[in-house]
Amino acid sequence: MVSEKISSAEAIALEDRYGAHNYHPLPVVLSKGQGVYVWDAEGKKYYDFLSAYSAVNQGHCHPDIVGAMADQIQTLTLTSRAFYNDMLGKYEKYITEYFGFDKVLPMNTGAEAVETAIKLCRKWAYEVRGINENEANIIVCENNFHGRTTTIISFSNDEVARKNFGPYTDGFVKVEYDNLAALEAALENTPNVAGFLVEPIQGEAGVYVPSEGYLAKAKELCEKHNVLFIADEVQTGIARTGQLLAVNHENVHPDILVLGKALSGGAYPVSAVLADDSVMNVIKPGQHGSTFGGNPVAARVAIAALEVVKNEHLAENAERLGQIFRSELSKFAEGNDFITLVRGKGLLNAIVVNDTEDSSTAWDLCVQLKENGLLAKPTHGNIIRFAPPLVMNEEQLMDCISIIKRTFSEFVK
Ligand code: IF1
Repeated sequence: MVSEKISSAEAIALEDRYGAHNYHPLPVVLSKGQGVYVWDAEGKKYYDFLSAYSAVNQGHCHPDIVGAMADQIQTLTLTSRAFYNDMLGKYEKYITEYFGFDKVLPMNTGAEAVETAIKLCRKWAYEVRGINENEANIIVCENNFHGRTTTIISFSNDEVARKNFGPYTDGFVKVEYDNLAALEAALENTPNVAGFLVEPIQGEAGVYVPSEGYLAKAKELCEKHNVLFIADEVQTGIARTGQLLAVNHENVHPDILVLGKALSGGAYPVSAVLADDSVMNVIKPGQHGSTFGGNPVAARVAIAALEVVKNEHLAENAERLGQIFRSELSKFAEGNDFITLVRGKGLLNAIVVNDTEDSSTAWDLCVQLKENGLLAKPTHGNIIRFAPPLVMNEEQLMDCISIIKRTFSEFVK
């Protein structure tokens, strides 16, 4: 059964019958990936311009990552943390020196890492800051996306993500994104603030890049109020925005750094929470963990994935190609009725489609892009996110830009 080839139609029918309907995928069934390309079940080739939401920054099936995984998976896959293993310590040293923190707490998914950061922040607030137990507040931003656990959707303002999943977790205060006055007011008027959790660029909200200086000033305000600055770089990290971390654009060193997705190059669920000893040492044995967190395969894969980022200069490439992408499409937008604007940083970009949020125009454009050999998907309503693997070269990018231009030029609503 598993090895036999099936058609796209059969694959879709199987998912519809046997799988929960928690997604509405673009009508394409992928069966192979290599670098910037993916192939569907009938063998049609596409450019991948979503990169599994920035988890495949190193390109599909990168040989170095696959090789490391293939070796480790035949050697030792999982020990649990009941025992030590000979990969975890090496990985912990590598990743903490790579990002400049004292310690790392290894987890698996981005949401788990965000939950870990919330628990760490609260524990620090009670045991180091001296806030009364169960009274800590964490400031978050309107239109945030940090994952889909019950606590995380408790502080979401996306009704689709939170309705009928209550009762919700307390202890979160929302402020407008990219609004320093609102953040300062919340820091001054909210009791017992322990942390500020923020995406350096709001990805799901539609690739909102904050004003120059927002992150640096926000960090200063947090320092002034002895509040932990928690950077969720699950989507913006690992070279996606043209720097190793999006906070590097403003030389901000977060108190807690949350990583995921491309930390493994998309080969395996690997996430991580990094912090210095003054914060991380509040966690004692038995107070937090996970069966797969820090497993030998995750450790090996993450080291290989991070080495690729450095060896192939992916941040520099993302910066250079991102400039070309935004410049080419902004010029094109001036003469096209369907594009309101182009925005982003590095190779995390979006086109705002000139139609209402509830229109199907962005979706219809993505279906047409698929027909023309490029895969992308709308985020909210009328915004299409464009995020190719960071290993793309200029020739491939120019080919993609011409596909996007042709699609928007030929599109008829
Ligand atoms: C889905 C969105 C993106 C994230 C940030 C934590 C997480 C994510 C900034 C949680 C995950 C993923 C989830 C995935 C689609 C994708 C997504 F559309 F959902 F919002 F990228 F924008 N912090 N984002 O972006 O990480 O637990 O998923 O490993 O839920 O469909 P995770």
